Amino acid sequence: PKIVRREDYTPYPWQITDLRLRFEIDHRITTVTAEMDLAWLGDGEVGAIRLDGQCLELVGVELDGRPLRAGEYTVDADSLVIHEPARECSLRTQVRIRPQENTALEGLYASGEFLLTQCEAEGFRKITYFPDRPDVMTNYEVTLEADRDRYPVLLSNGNAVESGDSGDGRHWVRWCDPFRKPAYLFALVAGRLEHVEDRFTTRSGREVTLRIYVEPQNLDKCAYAMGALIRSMQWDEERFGLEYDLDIYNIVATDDFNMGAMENKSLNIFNSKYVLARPDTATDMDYQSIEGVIGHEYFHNWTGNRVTCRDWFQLTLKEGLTVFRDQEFTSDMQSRAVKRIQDVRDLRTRQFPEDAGPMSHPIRPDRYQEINNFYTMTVYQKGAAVIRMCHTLLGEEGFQKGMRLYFERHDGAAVTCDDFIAAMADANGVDLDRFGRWYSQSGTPEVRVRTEYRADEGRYIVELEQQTPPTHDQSEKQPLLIPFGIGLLTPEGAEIPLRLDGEEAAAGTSRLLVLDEREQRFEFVDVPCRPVPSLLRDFSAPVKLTYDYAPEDLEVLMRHDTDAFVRWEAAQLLAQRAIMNNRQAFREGREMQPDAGLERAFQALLSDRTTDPAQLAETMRLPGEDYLGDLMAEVDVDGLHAARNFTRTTLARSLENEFLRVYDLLDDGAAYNDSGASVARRSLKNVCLGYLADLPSGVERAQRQFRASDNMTDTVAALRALVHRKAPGHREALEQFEKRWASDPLVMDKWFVLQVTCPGADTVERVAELLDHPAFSLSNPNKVRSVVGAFAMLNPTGFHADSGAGYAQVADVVLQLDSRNPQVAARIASAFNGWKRYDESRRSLMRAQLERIRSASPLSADVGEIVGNALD
Ligand code: BAL
Ligand code: ZN
Repeated sequence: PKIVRREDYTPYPWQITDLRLRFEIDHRITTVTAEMDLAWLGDGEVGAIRLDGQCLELVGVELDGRPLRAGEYTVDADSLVIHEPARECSLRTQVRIRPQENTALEGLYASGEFLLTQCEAEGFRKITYFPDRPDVMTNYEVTLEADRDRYPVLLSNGNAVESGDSGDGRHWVRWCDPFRKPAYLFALVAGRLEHVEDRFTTRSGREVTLRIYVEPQNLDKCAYAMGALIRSMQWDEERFGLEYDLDIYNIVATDDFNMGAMENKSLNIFNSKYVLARPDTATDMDYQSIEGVIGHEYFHNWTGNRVTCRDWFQLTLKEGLTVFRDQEFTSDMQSRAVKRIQDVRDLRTRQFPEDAGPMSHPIRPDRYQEINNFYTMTVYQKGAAVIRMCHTLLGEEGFQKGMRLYFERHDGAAVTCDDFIAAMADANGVDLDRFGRWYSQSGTPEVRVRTEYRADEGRYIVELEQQTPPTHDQSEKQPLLIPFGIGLLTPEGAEIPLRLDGEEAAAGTSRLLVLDEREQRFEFVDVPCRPVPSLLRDFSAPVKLTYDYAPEDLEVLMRHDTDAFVRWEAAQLLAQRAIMNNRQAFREGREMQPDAGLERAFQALLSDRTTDPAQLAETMRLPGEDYLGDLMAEVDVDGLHAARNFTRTTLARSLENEFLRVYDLLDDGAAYNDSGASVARRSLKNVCLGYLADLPSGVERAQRQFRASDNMTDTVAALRALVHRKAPGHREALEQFEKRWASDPLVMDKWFVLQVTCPGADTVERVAELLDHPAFSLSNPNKVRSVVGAFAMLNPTGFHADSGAGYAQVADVVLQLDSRNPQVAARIASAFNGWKRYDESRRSLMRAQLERIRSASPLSADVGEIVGNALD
């Protein structure tokens, strides 16, 4: 297989000053004419023009107005090469493409009755011949011509500058984008769409028209997304000083999309999952995701579009930074504490395993076979964690100074991660060289903490030691620069003022230690009593922490710490220990035991009247089987499931009255309301329901909640409780839900997920049935993710059933999907990435499926890379 390497980067030797595109649009065959003006940039003799192109039917090529003959150009499956151009020239190509046959959803494709594009990373080459790389930026003028009835709406980037009638029932619209851009930000949309409209006036007085285009039946589900867009625009001005730069901002929602959304200049295209919401169709979590993704794509306008990536190895330059920005946006709009906890959980359960598996790569990878496989948790979420560390080290003001310098230096350019770090360092007069290692080193560092209290000296010694285990891609690891947040509490839970040895006086009760060697020692003085250490406050670095906390210390932290992450983590550790002890008992054939400390902790949580209910809800969610499995050398699928269930049920039994009291208090019969306080109350109520559903009192409440609910959050929580416990009435409830929502694809996705995540080996049979359900389609990525992705990634006892049936089912789908949509097939195939971490029997079953996939012919580069690495 062809491997692309970061070190091989060379600049493109041509400047493309202008690009004029003309689309004669039709579902079956669309004709694309591209005219570009080129100028040779190299010093020496003028070389050939090499353009990328795939799946294109070439109709003609003209150079400086003259049709080229065979021999004057070469065309193959990936490129068009013009052999002897002049130093300055004008090239015109014409191709035919077939959107309706495009099942990979890359390039120009059909979604229902309309046409749309997805170009990132390398989809533009499926539209026309062009240097499809992010460092080639040019001016776009785009003319769209189509049947007026079938395609009344014709959209592209920038401003609509002209339009007209072209006869025969056809019309045309010309779009001009005043900003130079790389091809991956190009977009077009054509079809019968309707829109909602609003306006935003920027700080400097620019009037921006905001539109969300959807299929007509979805017009009543756009209001929240529109509000989120306006909040994003406002927030970026206030927090980052960044304003929108055009008079129009369009969003289009489609049900058929490989990703979450796409930040095309002024024409964002969204998976409808991240736009459409009404209280009866979308959960509170959906609303939060919509706000986050709308923000994310909007924030890309500066971090991604105005300043873009030199090459795809630099993807985290825009993605890590933009995820950091959307995390901050959500934190400022909602609860910072809850958002932080959710992000940490996400990173630890999804990115840490990726970094310890066959796809391990630094946030700036060094090589790839298929770039689509590198839109990863590592590039995005760990990338954001690295930006967050930079922010933590420099502070808000220093970070914003760095951002200003970054834009001052690089606006309008395609740059590298090194350029970003240099701007941060230069703006603050600091050296970030060692910090830069986070960009080149993969793997999750482990930080071991040892402490010693010397009562006679009032001295508390904290020793930090870091080590990054070797990863699949890199055997040698260097020490990293790790910001390490810390506080000290008295056994009563009071914060101790902190003074490090050598400092004149105590300053504050929270400190940032900087660990940049393998091992470092920090000594706190004037410590009046043996303290309880509050470690890695705010999860200040993406590391695994090892510290032997006494159980009573965890209870103190959980109740009293001022740091939300540490409070949550303390409760998680208490639960983790209880579950792990019972797992051991289960394996050894001993009886599992309730954990008194955990019960005390939950009692305290259930009687807490001061903490935000949403934060309490997060704290009471038990660590997942996937996260716990990742802590083990060999994942014990059945032991973890049994022990976690036991822990949940025993907590429910011994604290039934407390859970019921909180549930009944929160289930106050009030009509749905979207305030933050109501969202928080619903989340705590439904966490309580999750515990109670193990008991008859809870089943009764779940049934009642399902009947009475006026919003999707409560409906799904109740239905999940019933279905996952196979409680009386669960089948009827599923049927009722299906009947009501059969025509709403996003709601049906929830119905699918609920069923395929039902624990147990027999769920694979349900998966097989659902693959035949009329609402399922292998052509729709959301459906594939909801049925097969959710089963493989979120149902350990189903996917890892000892028969191997789960593996076979998932592999079957990968093979069926590979020829249609390799990008999505590769995502599903990555469910096998952890195969080496299971017992012998499961290992050999998974390996057999991986080998079966690998031996398929043809096999896409996407899936080939994933299974190749896994088997390596
Ligand atoms: N650029 C791909 C989708 C996103 O990260 O916004
Ligand atoms: Zn992004």
